[in-house]
Amino acid sequence: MAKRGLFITFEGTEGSGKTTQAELLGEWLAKRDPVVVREPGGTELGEQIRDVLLYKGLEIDAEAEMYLFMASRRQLIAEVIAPALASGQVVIADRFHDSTLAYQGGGRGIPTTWPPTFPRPDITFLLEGPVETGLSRHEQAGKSKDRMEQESIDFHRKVAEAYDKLATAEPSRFVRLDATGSRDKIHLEVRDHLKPLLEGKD
Ligand code: Z5A
Repeated sequence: MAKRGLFITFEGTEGSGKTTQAELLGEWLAKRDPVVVREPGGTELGEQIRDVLLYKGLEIDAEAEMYLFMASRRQLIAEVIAPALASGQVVIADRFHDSTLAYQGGGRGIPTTWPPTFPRPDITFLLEGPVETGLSRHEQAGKSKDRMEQESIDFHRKVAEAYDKLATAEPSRFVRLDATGSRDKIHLEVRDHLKPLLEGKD
């Protein structure tokens, strides 16, 4: 049977620095040819679902929203993540199912579970910090607000609380990182946590 690769995910509220850290990690691991994916998206179907989900002009029922995120994820697992892990590759995901548990579960109050066919990450880096910091970074970067980002500060706080509960419930998988630290400091912490996991993968 093919050796299983390593599945690494980044989670956190908006502007917490997930994309920055996923990219820095991808560069650090470049020799291993890692697969770097983002959610929602990463496949043709997923990118189309992403456009639907982030489009401001649509009223989407909260549970329908959850299934759209999960449909995008299932396609990404089938096309990209599962084959890469089965062939022993490192997969780095900028958001995964914990985002649904935090946003649709915690933020919107929809009952959520982890589907048995979705792989569990080996390690999940949770970037934590005041939600205001992330939102203001986003504004400073001059990005326009999509449908999700237009939500109230209370919504983003509920999401942060849900992430906190998820990390408390599964301390062996989650690594909490201070998102207010510098990009380089956070990246070095990520490396330190991964070194023992990567040793067995040479
Ligand atoms: N969503 C959901 O509801 N359910 C789901 O299942 C999934 C997602 C998967 C779109 O996601 C929305 O979908 C998102 C959650 C929801 N909505 N919200 N709100 P997205 O991934 O496209 O959007 P995002 O997660 O909010 O990404 P983002 O705004 O791009 O944030 P980020 O990836 O965490 O941060 P970043 O792009 O790396 O950094 C943001 C800025 O801060 C940028 O200018 C950086 O240069 C800067 N930055 C990064 N790190 C630092 C540090 N350490 N110090 C200072 N400045 C920094």
